[in-house]
Amino acid sequence: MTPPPGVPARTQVAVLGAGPAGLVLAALLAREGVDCVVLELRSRSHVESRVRAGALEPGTVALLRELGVGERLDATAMVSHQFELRIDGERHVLPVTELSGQPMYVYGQQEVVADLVAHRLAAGHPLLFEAEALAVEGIAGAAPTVRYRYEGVERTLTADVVVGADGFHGVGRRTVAAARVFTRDYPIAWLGLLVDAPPSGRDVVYAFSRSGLGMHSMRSPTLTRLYLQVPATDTFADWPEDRIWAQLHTRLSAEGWSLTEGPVLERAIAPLRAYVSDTMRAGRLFLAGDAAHIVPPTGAKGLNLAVRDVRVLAPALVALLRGDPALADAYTATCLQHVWWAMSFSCGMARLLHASGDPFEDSLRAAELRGLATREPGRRMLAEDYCGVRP
Ligand code: RFL
Ligand code: PHB
Repeated sequence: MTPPPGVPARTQVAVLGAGPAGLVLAALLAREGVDCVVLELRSRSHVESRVRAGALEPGTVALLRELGVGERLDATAMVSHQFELRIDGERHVLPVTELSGQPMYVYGQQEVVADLVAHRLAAGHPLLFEAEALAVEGIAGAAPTVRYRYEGVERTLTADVVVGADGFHGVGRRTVAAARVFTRDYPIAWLGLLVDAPPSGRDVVYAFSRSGLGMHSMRSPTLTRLYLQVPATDTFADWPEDRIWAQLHTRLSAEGWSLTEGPVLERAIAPLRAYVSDTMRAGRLFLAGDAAHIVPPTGAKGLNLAVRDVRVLAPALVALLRGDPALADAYTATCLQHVWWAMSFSCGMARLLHASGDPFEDSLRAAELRGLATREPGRRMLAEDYCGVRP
């Protein structure tokens, strides 16, 4: 079937997914004059309103500025010079800018996506919403094809290269047969809330308590983001609003700090998961972002890792399209280095910050956290890993 108007039947790079990985890649490639078509399963309004990540590394922010999509971010993002580790109510401030040389930024993932979408559409580059990639075929040859459904009709897009930036549940991951996958399932989920209330302070707070992790973050001067560790088997029925607030108050309680309540605008339960595919490429199909790896959210690394992948992938694809395969051949190995670094930080934080319910284990966690938060090497390491600034 012919493609929809404005969308070619053939392109250099077919990108599956308009999340941070797919959109940043498309912007990097557009800058190099490489044509791509981005296919996104969901509607524009859905991807621009889906509440997910919030903490952006300075390297991610620098790249967004470089791509010309930093204007709204610079006007509205909250610059985060420190975060707080709360251990059984004891407050430890980690001055990340002082210790690592750079601040973190708090700016919603959906805002990053909205900025990149607006930029791409304004340039007239093809991006189809509600276009579901069904299969990627012919990846062993020089002209792989994507079969996709748009407006109820099945269509075909032929490309030189296909990139699966379609997240953990997309077709990219299913099509690349990993030699080996590394997984860890946690018995834990995060109950995330978006609350119509001013943040209760200017810092992101990770609170370890014997009742479980409580977290405080923000999205704007009037929107608070909160998280609670809950059992992976829990549903919303287990968490009526009064129980949510009671647990947030208990877990985040500390002298000189009080939690401001407000109407809950959005809630979601997300299971904690760790996953790495040691294969990020099969022939002419490459994976980037959550399609290739998932880190527990305790390190605030998932979106930032997706951006690191496409920073490596864009020049590799440009070279490959010009006939030089060396960078593309090194893609998986190059990415796995930053993936395992981020995994190590995120899993380490996940192990320490979530309560297990076993009093001995949890006392060990509190002691270890205290050791990290109070001694210079631990403080510096936490700050540098959080910001993604590695010496
Ligand atoms: P995405 O964002 O999932 O985008 C994939 C896109 O592909 C589309 N898609 C398809 N399109 C076409 N055809 C198909 N067949 C398709 N199947 C799927 C989807 O609709 C979607 O639009 O993956 P990407 O681009 O790799 O980005 C990864 C990030 O989304 C993710 O890692 C972060 O949200 C993780 N994360 C955080 N990362 C950070 O860096 N900092 C944070 O503060 C942070 N906080 C979080 C988080 C993740 C969380 N959850 C949801 C577990 C907090 C939470 C609660
Ligand atoms: C968020 O603001 O949503 C956020 C911040 C830090 C994390 C995870 C999520 O580790």
